[in-house]
Amino acid sequence: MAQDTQAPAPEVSTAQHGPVRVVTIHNPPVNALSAAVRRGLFDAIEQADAAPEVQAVLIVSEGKTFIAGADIREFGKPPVPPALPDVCQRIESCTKPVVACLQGAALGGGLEVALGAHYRLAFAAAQLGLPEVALGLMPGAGGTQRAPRLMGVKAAAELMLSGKPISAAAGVKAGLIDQLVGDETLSPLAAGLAYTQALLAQGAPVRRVCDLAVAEPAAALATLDALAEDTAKKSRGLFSPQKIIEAVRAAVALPFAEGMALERRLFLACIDSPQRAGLIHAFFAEREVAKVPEARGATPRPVARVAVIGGGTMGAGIAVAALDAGLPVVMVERDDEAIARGVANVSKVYDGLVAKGRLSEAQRAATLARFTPTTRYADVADVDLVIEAVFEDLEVKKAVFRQLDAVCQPGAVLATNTSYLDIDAIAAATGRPQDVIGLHFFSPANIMKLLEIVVPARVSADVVVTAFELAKRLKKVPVRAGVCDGFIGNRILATYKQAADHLMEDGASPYEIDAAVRSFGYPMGPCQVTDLAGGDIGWATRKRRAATRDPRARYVEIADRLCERGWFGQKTGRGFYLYPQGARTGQPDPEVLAIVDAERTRKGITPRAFTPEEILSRYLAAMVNEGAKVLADGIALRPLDIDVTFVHGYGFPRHRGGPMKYADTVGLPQILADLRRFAEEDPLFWQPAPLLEQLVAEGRNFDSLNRPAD
Ligand code: 3H9
Repeated sequence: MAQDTQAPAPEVSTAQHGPVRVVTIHNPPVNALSAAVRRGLFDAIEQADAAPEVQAVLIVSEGKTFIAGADIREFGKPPVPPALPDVCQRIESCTKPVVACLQGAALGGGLEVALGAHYRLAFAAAQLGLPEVALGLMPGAGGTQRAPRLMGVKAAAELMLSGKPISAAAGVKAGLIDQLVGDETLSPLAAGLAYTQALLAQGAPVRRVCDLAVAEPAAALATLDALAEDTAKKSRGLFSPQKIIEAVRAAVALPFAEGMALERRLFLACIDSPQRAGLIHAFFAEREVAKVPEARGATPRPVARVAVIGGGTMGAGIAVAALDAGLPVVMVERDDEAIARGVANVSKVYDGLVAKGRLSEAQRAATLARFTPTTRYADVADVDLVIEAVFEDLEVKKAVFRQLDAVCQPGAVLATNTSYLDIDAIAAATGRPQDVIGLHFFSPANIMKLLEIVVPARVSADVVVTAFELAKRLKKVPVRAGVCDGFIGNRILATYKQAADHLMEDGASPYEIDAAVRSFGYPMGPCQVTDLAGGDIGWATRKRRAATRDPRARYVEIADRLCERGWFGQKTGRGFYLYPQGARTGQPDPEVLAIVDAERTRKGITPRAFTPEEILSRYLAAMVNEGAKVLADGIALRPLDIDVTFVHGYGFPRHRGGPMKYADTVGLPQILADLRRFAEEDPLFWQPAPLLEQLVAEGRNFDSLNRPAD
């Protein structure tokens, strides 16, 4: 019979089951190790150790998660004792056997609590991980010292450097887990009690990981040297990966207590790094973006079947994303030839996966069995959601929507994948504007995480929440955007690309611009991106906009000169760079430099030198300034929506949190001062956004606008 003992804290309760003291963590939603949980755990172990009726301790958690780790919201705030390493140490030093029973996620500090215990039992579906690296951190409660002792240096370092969790079965193999739960229908309490009682019956002793030595220390150190070299190449510019390796090295080379002390110092250095602040901002922002005003009170419409109109690169990518989510997909194209191309585009993706051994033939066949190509609009009559991905032309799209309006069942969601066009105008072409929404995917649509959900004026709230629900099923990161030319992402992109064009015409070479942007943490610079995407795409947009361009605005024609020669980038073998024999990495092209020079001469510009810092200040100030205008116009709900857009759709380095977070880090007064300095040369382009001026005047930052949407 269970008997309640004194509860040390509401988040942690204890009960006596025969000789076993059960310590239960209850801190929804994910049992994060808040100060109260740490205190509760510490006190519970202390009491159990002292109580004569206790022969063993069992740590379990309520809910679907064992423990998701330290409470991330506490980082950056003054620490509250007991510190987590002390809690784990207290668990380990208990004089009676301590068992942890893991279900769901046992991550970061959660796994470290389990490593402090003497025995570990896990449900098959449990996920074990040390994902701190993704937050700019490293395990800081003994993970770097205990995991290598249990599983060996290589596997432990990989767990920490990749941040990816492993399954419970893999945990058993690696030596992290002692036993899997035999009867999956049991509760963690029942399974844990049965295991603990069996251990007591066997007379199982207290077994501390700190007493183990790392196996084969010489080989382990050599492994770490190799990992350090590899990590320096792969995680360029990231702070915490090298700290992880340093701490694991201590697990091999130093006594346990000294290793723990070093881990603490390195962990605190990570906590202080701006990368930690940027990555944790990104973590929460990615979750906040789904909290939109329409979510209050609206119910998503059921979506069991979808259709994609258009089988080009974009349409095929969207179809694959939907097929991968388990949805049946109808693809419509205008004629037999076009639909055959669409089918080939979809098949190519799955053929590639089969060739790489990532998909079996049977899985490929089962997936494609849900795919229905057609040339008849009548075949979309019974789908619940349609995504149009045809040629980017307003009249073409309106014609598609008129056809959809004629054939689709009432209540079907009609979405357009346009990246620039006026969705209000597209909606007005139908008799059901309340059902029309923008779903702006990024290429390749089955891989890129960002999905801009573009909300036109007349769409109903349940269509908006349906789109967010679909994004979840497709494993996308959805961001709500308003209607304007380019929405959030492409509107801001257009502005900072102009800043890059101005820099190029004024004296920076395309290669200097790309190098400066890469040095900030981008995988590629803007000219490399243009070459990858195809210069003709931007050229078409520039031509479309020529008629409406402000005649006073500065227009740089360098990219047009390249396109006029048919230099569209990688696909034509040259663009800003040369790609000999289909090479994917470009080489600088002296002829491009000559074209740039000729354009400067034609416009009477005397080139001047720009430092990488100056290039970056202009590039980023243009981005932030347009971001502030996008916010003031209500196109983005909050600064964090812009941050998530750029991290997931435009290669902005995640460890900097996003452009608006970056602006806060630099300080808005600095950004404004830069803009005013640049405005002396070109007042029209560099005019500071009134919102930015206002925030500076009020001594506020962008984060002060990151309130929950209402
Ligand atoms: C660490 O442990 C350091 C230690 O080594 C050393 C310390 C000294 N804290 O993701 P979801 C919130 S570092 C606070 O939507 P899911 C989350 O914001 C930590 N809050 O659910 C959301 O809140 P809201 C290492 C947290 O089912 C809600 O919980 N651990 C934390 O899709 C639901 O989250 C990690 O990095 C937290 N640790 O996924 C694990 N975790 O409802 C981070 C979540 O207000 N967490 N929240 O939006 C995860 O990976 C996922 O949340 C998890 C659940 C897989 C657990």
